[in-house]
Amino acid sequence: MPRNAINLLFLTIFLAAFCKNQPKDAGKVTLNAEGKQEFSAVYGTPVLDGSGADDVWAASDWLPIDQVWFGPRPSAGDFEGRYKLAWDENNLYILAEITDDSLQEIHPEGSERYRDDDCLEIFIDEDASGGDHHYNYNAFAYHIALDGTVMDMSPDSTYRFFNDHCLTRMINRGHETTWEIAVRIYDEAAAGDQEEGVPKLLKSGKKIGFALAYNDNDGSPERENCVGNIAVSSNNQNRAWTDASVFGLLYLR
Ligand SMILES: [Ca+2]
Ligand SMILES: [Ca+2]
Ligand SMILES: [Ca+2]
Ligand SMILES: [Ca+2]
Repeated sequence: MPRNAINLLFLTIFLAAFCKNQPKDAGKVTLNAEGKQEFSAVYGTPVLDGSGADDVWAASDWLPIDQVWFGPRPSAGDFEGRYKLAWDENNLYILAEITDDSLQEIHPEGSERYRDDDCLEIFIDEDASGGDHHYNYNAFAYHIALDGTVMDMSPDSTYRFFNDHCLTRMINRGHETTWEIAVRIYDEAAAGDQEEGVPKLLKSGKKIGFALAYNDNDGSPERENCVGNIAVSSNNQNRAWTDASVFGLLYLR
């Protein structure tokens, strides 16, 4: 075999091995000076049909959901997730592609056990203030169930539906589900006024506290894992549901 052909063969083998070891979706997650993870969303409006076949999604990079917040690290067949972000004046858009080997939704709507069913959890802090959001609207932990219902805690420590804050359409193909979600961004005052509160009009350059996670249960009495999109450096990595300071920072481009 000519020497050039041998060199080409070795180069091909090396590149194949190198590319195989790269994460499937090496997302552009960067850290700012305070060590906070930063994301950006591209401008555009997808058709909310559960399919990622929109121009705006083609222009957006996949980001990983691979940080274990609760439970043991799941195998690839048990759970895998990735997502994209976009925005327009009315909504933040999330396209999430979730692999889950067993979909579970057994607890009744409105039950405090909502997080023990499979659900996508979207964390929003409109003014990126950080801080406690357990029993207030300083920030939200929207739990979106497989039927699209949305729940979080309210200031009187009961559970409240926020179905008008997040509209979800999804497509399920066996173990793979694509979630396409429009999230309205409410500030603290607007969220507290259930009759008159209106969501924010979004503008380029706005910063929002943001995180995303999937709670996976495959038939256990309680959820088995929670895997998020940001690294939480703490002994208790499962903190985002009460502490907005651990959220990442999302820029609307
Ligand atoms: Ca779509
Ligand atoms: Ca699973
Ligand atoms: Ca806030
Ligand atoms: Ca599951």
